[in-house]
Amino acid sequence: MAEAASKSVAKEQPGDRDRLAIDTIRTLAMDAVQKAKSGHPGTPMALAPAAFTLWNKVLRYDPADPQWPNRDRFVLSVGHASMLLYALLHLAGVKTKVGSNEAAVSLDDIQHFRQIDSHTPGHPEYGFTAGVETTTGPLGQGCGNSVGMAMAGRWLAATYNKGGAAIFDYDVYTFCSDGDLMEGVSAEAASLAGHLGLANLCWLYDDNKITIEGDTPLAFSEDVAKRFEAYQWNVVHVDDANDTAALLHAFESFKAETKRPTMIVCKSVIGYGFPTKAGTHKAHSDAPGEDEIRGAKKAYGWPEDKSFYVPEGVLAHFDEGIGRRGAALNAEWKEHFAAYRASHADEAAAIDHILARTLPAGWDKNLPVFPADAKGVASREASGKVLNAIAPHVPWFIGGSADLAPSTKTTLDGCESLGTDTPGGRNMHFGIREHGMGSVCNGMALGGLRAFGSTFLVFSDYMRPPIRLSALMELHNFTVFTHDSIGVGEDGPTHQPIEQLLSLRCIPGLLTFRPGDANEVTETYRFVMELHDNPAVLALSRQAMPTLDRSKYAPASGVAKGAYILADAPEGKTPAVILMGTGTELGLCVGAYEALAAEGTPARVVSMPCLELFERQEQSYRDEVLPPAIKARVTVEQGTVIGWDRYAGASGSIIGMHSFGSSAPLKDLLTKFGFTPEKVLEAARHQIAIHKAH
Ligand SMILES: Cc1ncc(C[n+]2csc(CCOP(=O)(O)OP(=O)(O)O)c2C)c(N)n1
Ligand SMILES: [Mg+2]
Repeated sequence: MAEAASKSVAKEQPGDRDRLAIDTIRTLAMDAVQKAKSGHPGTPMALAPAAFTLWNKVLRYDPADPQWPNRDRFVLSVGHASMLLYALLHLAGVKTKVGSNEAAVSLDDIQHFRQIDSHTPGHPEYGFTAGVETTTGPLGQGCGNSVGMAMAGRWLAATYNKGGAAIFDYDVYTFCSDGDLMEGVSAEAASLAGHLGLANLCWLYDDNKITIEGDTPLAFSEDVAKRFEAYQWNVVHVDDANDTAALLHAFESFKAETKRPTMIVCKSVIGYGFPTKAGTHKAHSDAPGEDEIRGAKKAYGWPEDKSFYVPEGVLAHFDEGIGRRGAALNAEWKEHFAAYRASHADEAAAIDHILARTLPAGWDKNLPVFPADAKGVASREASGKVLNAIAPHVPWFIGGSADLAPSTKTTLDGCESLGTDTPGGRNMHFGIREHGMGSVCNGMALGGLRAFGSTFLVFSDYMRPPIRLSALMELHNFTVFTHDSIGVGEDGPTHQPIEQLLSLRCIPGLLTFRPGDANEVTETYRFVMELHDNPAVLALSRQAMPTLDRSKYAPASGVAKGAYILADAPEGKTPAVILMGTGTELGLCVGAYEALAAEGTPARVVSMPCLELFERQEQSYRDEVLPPAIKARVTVEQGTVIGWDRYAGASGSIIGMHSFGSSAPLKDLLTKFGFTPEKVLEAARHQIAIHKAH
């Protein structure tokens, strides 16, 4: 392998200054990993020529303004190679983002790679390091995000490029690895990208034939190029990752392609330059050791004693490349945009909102108010009405489903489908690709759009990784999950979610809403739409639930606090029991409350559409809603019982699911699993009795 590496050294083509810059990236990466005693040196070393070529010769990016809206996006899907990105960000001089917590990467940060408070965490984190376009590390996600970014770019271009002004024409570049391409999510996203003909998308595949356990033939033997050709991608080959002329040529091929996304299959040697580890899985991670480091530096013709060495002229070289090009393009764009603002004030105002993740005034003026109705509507039906009341007022509000729109009620009426020839459509068809949908929606949110996906709640498991990342990245997208319980009925246990609600509630920062009637659906959207750094999910019913009489019960605006007192004991009386419910079970609580009231027993109903939001309220509010002194409590939710003891207390009654559901008509399921007015009333009486006895 050492021989192969040195052969490649001889073959290397870049000129002296390019070579110096490339080797600076390599040595910074290996020195940082060595000092941190952990990390991944091999891939940054191998991909340094590709990264340098892209950044310094191709990328339209202004390091002085990492917020420039029309910048080309660079996604390091192979997130463990984070030192490649940090070295680039440092050498290109990417500045701290104005008005955010995203700091520039200093040489000191690189020397404190993976250490507390440095801006160089183990894997790139969006919102923390300036120039990091998305959080990567879970392999495949960056690929999916990049498809969403490219779709957002095309959507923005189709919608806002007017009168010959190219306000948006950015490209999206992604570096991905064997692992990225083994993951299903990248296949889902690539298939969609090929179908949509995303010519503004370019993936560079680091074909090093190495993963952690060894050589890829252990588990991966397909012809990736052929697979991407079948996905209708333009596939280009670079046989030597050190051949910067070939790399440049490949990027030019991407630029010239107008109909298809481009995949550059680039053969590389992991840990290029290491005397013994190059080309082996030993170069993937961990501190390489002094001997390997010295050996590699020797192979590069680098001073062996120097660490974190940035030779004179390297920063200037980046400045003369990406720096100058980016500054000129950004200045030109700003001029264009000023003229555009003068001639297209409304569009420019919309773009301002998109960039700031804000909403136009009056966006909620037509939100529906649903009249009281004992039979009521399914919350998915109400949701469809609310989505369609929002859509006309927020033109960049776009969404779709993984082939379930007729069931999830997410079609935006009168809007075009987003397709190959209609990139500005607002109804997206993700195909049956839930994982891809989640990842793509994250990319679209990163592109500024208010994008939502939808499917059945039980399939949230198929898209949990991107939902988790949307929370970690503090994005402003949401997902509409319908068929949210055993209420699915005859489709049976495969389609009946049990543990999904709890599992979504466990994701830090994510808000999980399960509205209890149609007006709670409206109020949920009123709240969710205003969020700009917080993703949400909605769990909606397939079956109808009563629309509560709000002249009798508290207004649904209580949703904004996560939980609220819907119905209470008469003035001056202490509730003998608190009944808590969500979604379709709220009506059961109200039924029990009314039965108790008719007998003269004072009770309280607390609607709990979003537990996480309730937890964010002041203790005083939480105690007001759920007074600690009242121990007689009943909770009702058609999901796992786990977690509800937090609200029911040690002695409360928890009505929920203890097992999978089963295939039967809804009525029979409700009886079998105990979600009936009688059972709730029985539990309430039991609670009153046992707590009286104490
Ligand atoms: C979803 C996911 N599964 C597993 C891992 C752990 N992991 C990190 S890198 C890697 C594979 C490394 O192979 P490759 O992607 O080809 O990267 P290279 O070693 O070539 O840099 C794995 C399994 C991960 N980061 N993400
Ligand atoms: Mg690999």
